[in-house]
Amino acid sequence: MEKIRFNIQHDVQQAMHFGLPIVALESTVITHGLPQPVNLRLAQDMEATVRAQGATPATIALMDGSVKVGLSSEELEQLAGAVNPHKVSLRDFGYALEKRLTGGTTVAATMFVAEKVGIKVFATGGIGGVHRNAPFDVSADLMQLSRCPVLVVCAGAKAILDLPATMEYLETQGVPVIGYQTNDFPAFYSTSSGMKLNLRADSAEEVAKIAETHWSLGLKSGILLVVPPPKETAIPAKEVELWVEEALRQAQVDGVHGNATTPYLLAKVNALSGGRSMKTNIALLLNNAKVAAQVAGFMRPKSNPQHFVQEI
Ligand code: PSU
Ligand code: MN
Repeated sequence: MEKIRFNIQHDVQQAMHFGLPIVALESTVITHGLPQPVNLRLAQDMEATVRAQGATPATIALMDGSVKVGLSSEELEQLAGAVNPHKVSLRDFGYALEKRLTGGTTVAATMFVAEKVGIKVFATGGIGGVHRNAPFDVSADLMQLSRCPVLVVCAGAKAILDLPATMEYLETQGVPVIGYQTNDFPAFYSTSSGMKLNLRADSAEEVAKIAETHWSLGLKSGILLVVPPPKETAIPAKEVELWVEEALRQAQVDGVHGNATTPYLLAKVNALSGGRSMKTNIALLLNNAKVAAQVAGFMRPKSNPQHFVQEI
């Protein structure tokens, strides 16, 4: 029997059927980005935030040998409490499904799934990008943004990265980076990285229209909507930079590399900031979920949704 492994939760299916707004949510932030039990609370709060705006959340993750699109509350608890969960990027799908691993999907992997099932809007914290000290460590998030027509709402790229190189990559690949009510490229924890943007939108409706027009021409890239972190919790870039530099030094001493780099650096920055950076991280994740749900409300439903079969 052919195994088709996209398992779409009932309320997400309903929303698809009636053309209602849906927001995809990633899960690496749950499995690797935040410690327990904060991770579960955040995952629940993100879903509630999306619902409060009248949209349906679809948290995407790998469990029980299938790609889940939307999780029940029990599944969300299981994912957040998983021991040694896998960090699932594009390369990991086949392996993780065959081994029936429980895993959190990265931005790249979540975009892939969202596009497959016809979800156009996706909220995350910060995307991956070009790492500092390791110019060949480029997150698969960037490559996926260049070829997957999904709108990703984020607070820019994570401050631990080489932000100018990350921006150049996006420009080369033709990915629109739109500032939401800002002219500045945010730096995840900070409202500005000091880099200016040349695209700006001031309302959710405007964002949706720009995205629809971009895709209606046949352009196949993703779109990045960058939303500054809420002012109350934002941290000045200069302050963050000190923690990042120290975290990078420690990463070199500890010999961290590959896909362990991002979770390691985020945890180190949090420790160095005395827990402050995690508060900002959570606030911006919730804010991005809210903006994404508002934008999804203005997107036209897909005219010919792809067919997918469920494993029963
Ligand atoms: N944003 C967060 N916390 C995270 C991530 C993003 O606030 O943990 C995750 C995303 O899933 C992103 C991944 O895709 O980190 C990037 O990892 P890498 O640099 O190995 O591609
Ligand atoms: Mn990497």
